[in-house]
Amino acid sequence: MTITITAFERSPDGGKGLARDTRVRWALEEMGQPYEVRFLSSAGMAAPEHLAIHPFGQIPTYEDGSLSLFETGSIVFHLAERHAGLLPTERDARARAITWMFAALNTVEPPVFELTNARVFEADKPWSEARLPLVKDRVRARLDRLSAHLGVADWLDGAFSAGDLLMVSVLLRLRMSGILDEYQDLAAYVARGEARPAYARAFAAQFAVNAPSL
Ligand code: GTB
Repeated sequence: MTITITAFERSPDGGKGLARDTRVRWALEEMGQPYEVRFLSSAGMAAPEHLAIHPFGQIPTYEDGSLSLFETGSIVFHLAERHAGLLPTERDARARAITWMFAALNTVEPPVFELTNARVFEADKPWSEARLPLVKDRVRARLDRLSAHLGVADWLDGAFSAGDLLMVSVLLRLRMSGILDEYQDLAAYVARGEARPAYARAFAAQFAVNAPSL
């Protein structure tokens, strides 16, 4: 049975790999799992067939035989549980890697997400410019701590894990704002993630669909 995921027919980021299907593609590539992609328009995302597997009508989803999943973190965790390569086998190290998955999505991504909203979706609001410094400082508060934790290590806790996959994916969303470059160690951490062949394959696959047309 081939794994099928869903992705935007046309990602709003124009191929930068920032939509969440790239995270699932990356996990699948790390594990060498073949997969297919069902591309959805906004009408397709609101269609009853899609709502049956994603109650909120979003992407990505994951289907493998009788199992359907939504939520990127859950999908990456499911894959990491079933295939070698993204979670350590030693019990405590595994628990810590899972903790970093939650930290990426629950502690670091919310202010990063707010910054995207402020810079992109709320840029035309009269209060947007006044709010931006506050939103940026919330991001920096997280990055200060993350940078202190990472120190001179390559990855968050020992070998590369699903925690790093999600953290790098979240931090990638900061690049356009310039904030990532304020943290040389975190910029280098993100670059290490991007240098992984599995990431390159995932990025190329989504870029082939979303690259801006000339
Ligand atoms: N919690 C869910 C998960 O982790 O899977 C959130 C899923 C989600 O927000 N999916 C988005 C979606 O389907 C796709 S990523 N949106 C349509 C909708 O909600 O109706 C969207 C995205 C693309 C690019 C950027 N970016 O450039 O920063 C940010 C978000």
